[in-house]
Amino acid sequence: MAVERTLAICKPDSVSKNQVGEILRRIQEAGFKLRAIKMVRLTKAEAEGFYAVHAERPFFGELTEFMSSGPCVPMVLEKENAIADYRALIGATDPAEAAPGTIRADLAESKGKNAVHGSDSVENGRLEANFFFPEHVIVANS
Ligand code: FUP
Repeated sequence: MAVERTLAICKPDSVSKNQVGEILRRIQEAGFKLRAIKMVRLTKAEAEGFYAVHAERPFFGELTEFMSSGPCVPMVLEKENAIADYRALIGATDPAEAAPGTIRADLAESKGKNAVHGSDSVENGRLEANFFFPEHVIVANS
């Protein structure tokens, strides 16, 4: 299997509930290597840029309001099969439908305030990682 990178985000709900440590613990226990991390508060325009693919969806306004409502913690994770494995670790978008033991099932409160983000493809992982981190600040394989 190929080594991949994914862009994970602890969203404003999990950050405000002091769940970053618990989320990072689960991520590292699952074998992901942390390659970059920071805390940042997005402006509404930045949130709209990050989620531009959803611009026509009915929840776009609510989503970008929420994502700019407080600090979030983006991080670049690396592992074999990282895209699929991280999405399995976080569970379905709606915590009510997420498998037991997943991050969203255990920590998220709703489909909108769902604790974490994860890239859905290798290409989007690269684009989303570079949205927050220029390539030169992502730590190389070690
Ligand atoms: P995911 O890949 O699981 O983060 O889910 P999507 O890319 O489908 O959606 C991105 C974000 O939009 C979700 F994290 C939360 C928000 N969303 C809603 O608020 N309502 C919806 O019906 C679907 C998504």
